[in-house]
Amino acid sequence: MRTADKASLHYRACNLCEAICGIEITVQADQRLDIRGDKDDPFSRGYICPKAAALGDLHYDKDRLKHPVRRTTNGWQRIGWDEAFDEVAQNLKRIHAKYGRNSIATYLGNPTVHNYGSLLFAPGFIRSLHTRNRFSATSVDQLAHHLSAYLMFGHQLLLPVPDLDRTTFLLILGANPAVSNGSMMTAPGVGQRLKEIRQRGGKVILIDPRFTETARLADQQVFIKPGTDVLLLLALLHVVFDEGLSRLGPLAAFTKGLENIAQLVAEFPPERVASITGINSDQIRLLAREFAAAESAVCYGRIGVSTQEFGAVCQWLINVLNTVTGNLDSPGGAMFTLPAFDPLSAPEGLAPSGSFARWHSRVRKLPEFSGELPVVTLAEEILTEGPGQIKAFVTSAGNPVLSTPNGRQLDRALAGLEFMVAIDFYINESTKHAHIILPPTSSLEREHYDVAFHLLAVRNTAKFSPALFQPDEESRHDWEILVELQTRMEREGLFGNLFGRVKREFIKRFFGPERILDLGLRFGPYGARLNPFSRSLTLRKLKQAPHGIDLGPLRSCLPGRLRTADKRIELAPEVLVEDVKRVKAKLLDNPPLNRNGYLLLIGRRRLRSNNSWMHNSQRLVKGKPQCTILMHPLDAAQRHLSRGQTVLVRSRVGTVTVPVEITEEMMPGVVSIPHGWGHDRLGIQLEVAQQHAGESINDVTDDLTIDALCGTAAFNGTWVAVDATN
Ligand SMILES: Nc1nc2c(c(=O)[nH]1)N[C@H]1C(S)=C(S)[C@@H](COP(=O)(O)OP(=O)(O)OC[C@H]3O[C@@H](n4cnc5c(=O)[nH]c(N)nc54)[C@H](O)[C@@H]3O)O[C@H]1N2
Ligand SMILES: Nc1nc2c(c(=O)[nH]1)N[C@H]1C(S)=C(S)[C@@H](COP(=O)(O)OP(=O)(O)OC[C@H]3O[C@@H](n4cnc5c(=O)[nH]c(N)nc54)[C@H](O)[C@@H]3O)O[C@H]1N2
Ligand code: SF4
Ligand SMILES: [Mo]
Repeated sequence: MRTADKASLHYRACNLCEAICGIEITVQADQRLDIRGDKDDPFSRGYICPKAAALGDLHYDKDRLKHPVRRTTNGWQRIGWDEAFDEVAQNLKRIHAKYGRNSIATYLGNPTVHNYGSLLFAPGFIRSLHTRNRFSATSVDQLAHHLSAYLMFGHQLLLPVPDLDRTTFLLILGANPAVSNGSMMTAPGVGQRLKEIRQRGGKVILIDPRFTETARLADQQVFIKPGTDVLLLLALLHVVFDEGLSRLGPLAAFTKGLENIAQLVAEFPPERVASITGINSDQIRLLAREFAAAESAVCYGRIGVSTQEFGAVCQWLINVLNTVTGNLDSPGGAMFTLPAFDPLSAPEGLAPSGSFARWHSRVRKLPEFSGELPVVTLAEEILTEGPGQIKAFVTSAGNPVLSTPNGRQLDRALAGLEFMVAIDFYINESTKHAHIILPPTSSLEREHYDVAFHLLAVRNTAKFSPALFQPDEESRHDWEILVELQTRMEREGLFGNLFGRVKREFIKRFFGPERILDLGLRFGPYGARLNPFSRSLTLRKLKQAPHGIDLGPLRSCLPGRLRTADKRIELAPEVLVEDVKRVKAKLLDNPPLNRNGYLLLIGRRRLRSNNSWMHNSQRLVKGKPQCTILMHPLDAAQRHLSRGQTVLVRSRVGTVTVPVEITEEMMPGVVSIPHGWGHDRLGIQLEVAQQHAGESINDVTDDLTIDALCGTAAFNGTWVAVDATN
């Protein structure tokens, strides 16, 4: 690989999480990288977290694959790109011909959205397979947000973002931005932004079953029984209507369904939900009044509420609460970004507005959303025989064995596939089952523009990151791999192959990600279009601003930006209103009482970890083990447990063994284990991670415990028995 010859300075954005912090990288003459926060980045203002330094560790990691490999009985064998592509295309075509189009499944993991080449080119490849068995990390993550945006605002990407820098009241449910650095809310240095809310006289209140790192920055933290947020939200809305506090303001002219909401929440007075949620009814009333009375307020909920049994209803009610208190599309409330590269300005075919339940999965009949099925059903679709059974699997940038519920079952399922190919640079717990692995370039070897996270940012900004290192001739970017596979899958026969080759070359030369980005910027909201004299935005102008460009605070944009057919906000979409019946039946009429001796398991994130895949960086995993179970002293005393002791955690689907940390941070009756660990499985090649293996929480989370409306995994609130190991 060619690299810089002497010390040199580079600016780019860190693409590891959603915060897109500006970084300054000094490449030393000996190739060592010094990575610091870029103080001149107008958005991140110099902030970085400890993970940024690991960008270098990833790049230089000796376990990172740099050429395609084939799994053989004697281990992994290096092969050439052409041979690898041929073998993949032949196998996929063979299986397609033998078992039908749905016999091939795909899974896109989280880093796909942090990689604009993958994001822009994966859809084309997936379309070329003509399968309905498409999966992604969305259904273990933010599906609920997309569903409610689609049903309420008419487009799955019309996602309201807290106007963090101007709000005077922030109500957070089930998010820990002080550690996660914000999600569905791109806000680099979020801790400082939270402090600033309080410094300007505002208030931050957190609802969480754990007293988290974010709780330390808040005015108040309230424990809630996992999985019951939906009742809290219904009760807050009840108070808003009951006490005449609702005000739509300018939204009244284009909002439907206010009456339906008023009726719906009438049945949920705080007194009725208090004992189930664990939150006192006076406290709920006070919270509703304060929220409604605040000069500006925004309710924001994330993984803790998105991945529970009523996740979709929760995300919808959060939008409703913001709307009926006059805080939607209003400064300091929940606003919409207007990004420079705007998927909403693109034709429907390129950025679909969404779809719901057009078809259902074969075995469990779970609904599609925007062409994808919920990943909780992937293993059973592989294991259940019959027409339409999955026989081949393509993964890109994912590790579903560690990141989806009942991971052991998926592990077994993947082992029995006829063919699997992975686009990934690590041999991890999932990719180890692949027959062929196609490794892309490292993130420092490619240019980057955050297509996804500029759309979710708390300010309108734009930043282009040039490649730091020149990749060598032998490597391929994700998008090049995807284009190659797509064109090989599309064409058959001599002429077909020839045509495919021509198309491939054409795309690579003239329509790569940079060209698409330039066109998107030109025809986007700040764009110069094709006017050569315009001073407006083009890729060239963006490249001249290495620290990024600030395009100003969020601006009101409704009803103009709505994509519903009648250009109105649908406050009460039928499927969501209907799902409240399930809330009543499940939570109100049969409240989840304490099951004798069982505890409710929830997840957590750690600052020096990133889902399942950064545990091979020594600097991030060193020190005390991160994969522990947190438990309240009362629960520990009942089980005669002492600090550091190893415990066995059991659920319907499996067990894990982890050390216990006893802490009053936890709500009594609730325990927490972080996800993404469990690197002790045979056959992976992650030397450092294996020495810090931990265990996978998803060996105990249940693939049958889901949000029945949309099929998202309900990770939070798994009943488990916890006992000392003997
Ligand atoms: N350092 C680090 N940063 C990350 C990641 C990482 O792995 N490490 N992952 C990235 C990804 S992919 C994502 S999606 C984001 C997620 O970003 P966040 O949503 O902020 O993630 P978490 O830190 O898991 O916070 C979830 C919170 O929900 C709480 N919770 C659990 N169950 C319930 C419940 O039933 N009700 C309520 N009210 N709260 C509950 C948990 O205690 C926890 O504090 O983070 C991103 N950033
Ligand atoms: N119990 C529980 N489970 C959870 C969660 C939880 O809170 N609790 N959170 C869920 C959430 S929010 C998420 S997003 C998922 C994440 O789950 P996944 O997306 O399935 O897994 P990751 O751990 O992000 O795995 C990323 C893989 O992508 C590879 N990779 C990294 N960069 C690139 C790249 O540029 N190109 C390619 N081709 N590959 C790359 C890495 O090597 C790694 O193998 O986990 C989910 N699982
Ligand atoms: S907060 Fe996220 S984007 Fe910022 S440095 Fe850390 S990992 Fe990178
Ligand atoms: Mo995520």
